[in-house]
Amino acid sequence: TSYNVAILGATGAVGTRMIEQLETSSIPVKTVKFLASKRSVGKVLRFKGQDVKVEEATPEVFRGVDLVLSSAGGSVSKKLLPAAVKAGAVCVDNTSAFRMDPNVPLVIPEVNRAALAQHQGIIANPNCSTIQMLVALAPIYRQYGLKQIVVSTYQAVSGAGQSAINELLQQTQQYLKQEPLTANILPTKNDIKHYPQAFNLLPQIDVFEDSGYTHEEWKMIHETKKILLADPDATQIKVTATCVRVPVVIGHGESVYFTVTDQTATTTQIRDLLAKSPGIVVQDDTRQQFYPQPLNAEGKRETFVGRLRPDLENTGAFNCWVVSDNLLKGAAWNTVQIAECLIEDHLL
Ligand code: A2P
Ligand code: 11C
Repeated sequence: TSYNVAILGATGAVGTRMIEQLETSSIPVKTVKFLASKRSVGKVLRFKGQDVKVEEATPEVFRGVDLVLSSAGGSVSKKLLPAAVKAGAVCVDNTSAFRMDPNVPLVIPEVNRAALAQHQGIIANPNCSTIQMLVALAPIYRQYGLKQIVVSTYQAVSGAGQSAINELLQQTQQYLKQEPLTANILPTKNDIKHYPQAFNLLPQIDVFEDSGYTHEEWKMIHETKKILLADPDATQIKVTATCVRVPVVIGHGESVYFTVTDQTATTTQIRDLLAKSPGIVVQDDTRQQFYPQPLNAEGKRETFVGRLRPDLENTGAFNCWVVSDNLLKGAAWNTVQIAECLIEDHLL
């Protein structure tokens, strides 16, 4: 069998990577449709050496489509994916639209692939910062138990889309020319004030909740619990997060502090466990100054872990540094990987 595949948001920072990841995936593709807003109609993109014209995303366009990979924003997914499901397609959605819906599996293949079996037409891809953290922590959770996670993120601007990448590049040139910096997008399109990101740090990703946390921080907390604690026997994990945008184009970094239930766990055991776990590359040799960096993670599907070390003042507690390409494992690759798993598991 081969499949009719539609990419919703095909012209965006994630959508263009979805095209590349689909091209190099094991998915047998019969036809592709590239969908975006009216603005992009007629634009030509390439798939496996062929020109493909971008079409407007409408509810009618999904007729005959078997698989939808979507990343055009939450409101577009909410509006269009129910029509796609009605037309018989299975949708893997990279937006936050359906993630917390109890009928929608929230999946990282290396962590909870089995949850795919429960799907009712839509599968959600977690937030990029949640994905890379849990690729790194899930093996530790299974082997030693996790009591608490304290994470601080260093997130690349590409998480906020192509327009945020363009804004950082323009501000960087303005700064070097000693011109005033123009800010219209970051920290987030969804809020009132905008601040320069070039040569700056913004401790706001997405909008603020009444709790004082941002919505990005909320996602890291609640998506982690949905993914790791689905098993009714699971014990609670305490999670807290601080999310910061840094002037990096691609690749989120995360400083992760975690405490384990099994107090006998050693740093060497945890490092060996991570080295043999799927989707992880350990880059951890401080004598050689070897540790994960966003520039080296760009274009890679794996999650890179280094700087693993014990908290010298508390037993059963550790620090590590986790980096991944937020547009690939954090978005386009995890989505295409889910689709590969659906086919392998006869769920498409
Ligand atoms: P377009 O390029 O036509 O605006 P990014 O995350 O890089 O900002 O990309 C967002 C993606 O979502 C783009 O492909 C964009 O298409 C698409 N998109 C935005 N709004 C809509 C909409 N109302 N309907 C369909 N696609 C949309
Ligand atoms: C960022 N993590 O870096 C966000 C982008 O819920 O899919 C991803 C938003 C989401 O800005």
